[in-house]
Amino acid sequence: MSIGRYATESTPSFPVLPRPPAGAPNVVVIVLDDTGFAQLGCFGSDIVTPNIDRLAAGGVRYNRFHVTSLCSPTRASLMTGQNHHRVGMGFLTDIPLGYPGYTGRIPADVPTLPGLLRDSGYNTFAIGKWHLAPRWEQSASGPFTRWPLGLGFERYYGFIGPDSNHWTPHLTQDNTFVEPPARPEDGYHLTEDLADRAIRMVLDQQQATPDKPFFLYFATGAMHAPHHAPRDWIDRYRGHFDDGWEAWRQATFERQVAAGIVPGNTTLLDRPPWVQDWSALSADERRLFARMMEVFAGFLSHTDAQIGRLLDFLASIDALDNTLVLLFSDNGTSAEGGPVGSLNEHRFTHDMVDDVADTLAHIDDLGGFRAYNHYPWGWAWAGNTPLRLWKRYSWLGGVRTPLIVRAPGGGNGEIRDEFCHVNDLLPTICDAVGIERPGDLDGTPLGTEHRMQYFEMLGSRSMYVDGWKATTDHVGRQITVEREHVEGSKEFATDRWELFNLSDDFAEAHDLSETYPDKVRELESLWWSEAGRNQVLPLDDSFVMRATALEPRPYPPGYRTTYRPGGNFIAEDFLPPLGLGFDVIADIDAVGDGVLVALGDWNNGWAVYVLDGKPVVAFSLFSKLDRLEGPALPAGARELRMSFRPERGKPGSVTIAVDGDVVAEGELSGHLPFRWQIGGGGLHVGHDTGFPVCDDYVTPFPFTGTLTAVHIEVPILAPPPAADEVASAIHRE
Ligand SMILES: [Ca+2]
Ligand SMILES: [Ca+2]
Repeated sequence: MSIGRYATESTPSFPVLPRPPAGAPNVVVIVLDDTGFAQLGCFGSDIVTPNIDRLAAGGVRYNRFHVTSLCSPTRASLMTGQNHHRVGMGFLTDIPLGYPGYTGRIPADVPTLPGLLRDSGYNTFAIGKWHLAPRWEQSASGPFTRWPLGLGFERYYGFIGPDSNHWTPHLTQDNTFVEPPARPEDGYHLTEDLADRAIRMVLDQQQATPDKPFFLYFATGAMHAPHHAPRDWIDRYRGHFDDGWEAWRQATFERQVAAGIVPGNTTLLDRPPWVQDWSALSADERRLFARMMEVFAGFLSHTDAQIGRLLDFLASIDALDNTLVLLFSDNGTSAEGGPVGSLNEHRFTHDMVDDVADTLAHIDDLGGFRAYNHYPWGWAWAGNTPLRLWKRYSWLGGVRTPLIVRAPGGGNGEIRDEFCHVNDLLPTICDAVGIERPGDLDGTPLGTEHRMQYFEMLGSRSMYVDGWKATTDHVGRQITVEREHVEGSKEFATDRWELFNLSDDFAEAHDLSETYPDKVRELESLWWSEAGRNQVLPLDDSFVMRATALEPRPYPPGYRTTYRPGGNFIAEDFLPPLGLGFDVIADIDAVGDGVLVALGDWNNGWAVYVLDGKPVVAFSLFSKLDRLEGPALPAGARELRMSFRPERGKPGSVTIAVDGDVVAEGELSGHLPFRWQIGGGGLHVGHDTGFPVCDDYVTPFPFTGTLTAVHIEVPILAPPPAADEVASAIHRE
């Protein structure tokens, strides 16, 4: 370049933009949530997944692919090619702890898959579930460095948290919370929306730059709870699972062997005692549990159809044959419905077990708007056929999931049996694209030998080396019903390592620890060494202990917080603590009807509103409604106060006061949750969104009077009275 006085005397120069190697393929990574080894058609299931099966038929299936046994950790390993504890994701990002392996933050200096591809000249798009931004970084205040755009994606559309109501998601576009484009009663479903957005992003990008490759990360909320699907998808499976989980598992196993997904010498273990004998269940239980599986199957087929739309679109623009497509599940099946399944997954997260009669009364709601449902753990056991246990464990049922790889140009549907791990995918993609791999990875590209891998989740541990796998029988202390029923060691001090030769024992069926005690000691010792090297320590198998190490909230709330209408929702974690009592005070200038303040919905939520001129407080606690109504507000009312106070031995009382006078009093029938919405709800001021807290109103039900502000006061945070106030109070006495 040279610059003279005039352009005629100057020579321009242009920036050199990064450009991937010639012929570099597009990359599409599809991550399903909580989908077991045996649930896809191409892995032996009879659940109908024609589109995923088609991908497999034109690609390669891996039957010894491994992940971590939980959501955030697997995703962190995918994004970095490193072991999850090494990148701070030993556990869920929602529970960041004060130990390096558990910060819930991928360190800023670790190269990420989207960052590497973007810097190599790719467009990078993320769609769907994120779950990699730690608890105190999930609000409108950011920081956004661990949101998708912060980790290397150029565009994002999805939900930041761990799961989502598929009918009324709390969505994020890039770094902004947005409302869904349609309402559930008008046919909205999240997975359909995600496919629409993915297609649109790729279409727009390819039309602008047909020669520029893209990376699409497509992470569905499916098949995580809540299991939500349009009714016609569910009803296709009516009666399909009436023979129960043992029969389904046996038939699936036979299909797996016939298809070569599982070696013919695999031992199918007997039903463990903690999974109920289907034939011993009551007729009502069988009817309910079969329906719950019909819902799940319909949800999976519906998900498959959306993936099919995405793949068909890629084929329609002639992109599929120059695209590397990977599809896998982030962990094995989920037992988070407990032994009898759940109408409302929020109960599980609060260590509650559902009542079958109560759920049966709502059987027609399963899969629909009024449920946040999950199947019983018998179906989780069967969904991992022929493997043991499920999500949260380092047994193969937690850590071995389906992987399908369709390389550019396609494949012939073969099944590969090499041991591989999610940390292998980043180097595999780097090689396929033709860019340099970052140093210091834990994974090795598919097709090269992955000799050694440790596993750890909530104290459940395993060590794999050269075909041997040693696994502890540890059962953690997170979920009471599981701890009571699942056999195994309940203390680290008594953990026993079992030993398996996976080369001829596909399903960890034959414990060889007594035959080869030296091998057990070798693998156990290696596990501790790997644990030290990978920041796995300290071990912790409880949620309660984790609470003591939980990173403190950076901006703790005060006694009184003020919220005003006109903004987006306030993320739940950023509200004052409500469980030990709180007041909501609404300042109104003119009386009208509508929502003053609302959080959550009929699955779990509360709202203060005015209906036909009367003040109402509604608490929907784990789907059970408590409602308190006062007399019509006088025209000049200026302050409406709702007070909740827990009481010894009882859930608590609620009062409504107007301009200082109590006008209604009542009792709650249940305790408040410590988290209102797993999917990350928020407080709305002056209106509500999504589903309502109860049927008194239809959202948004905006307040038609004049609401100037809402205050939340938390008595336990009240400042101590100033000394002179105390003195004057004494003088008045
Ligand atoms: Ca998961
Ligand atoms: Ca709502």
